[in-house]
Amino acid sequence: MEQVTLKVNGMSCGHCVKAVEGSVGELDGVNSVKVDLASGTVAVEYKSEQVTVERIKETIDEEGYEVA
Ligand SMILES: [Cu+2]
Repeated sequence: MEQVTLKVNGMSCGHCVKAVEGSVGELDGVNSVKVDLASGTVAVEYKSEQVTVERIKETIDEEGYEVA
């Protein structure tokens, strides 16, 4: 299991948290995803054999948030 913390711009409320945690959480290979609004970060635990950081970033981008 790998761990990455991404800085994400544009998340401001509980809806954003649900959108990001929901979409990233649905990816195969993602074990857990936790948004921290105060710091504007998304912490993800994932299996690198199943999903890449690039794919996780794309998914956040598709939800309309910018990965810094
Ligand atoms: Cu929001």
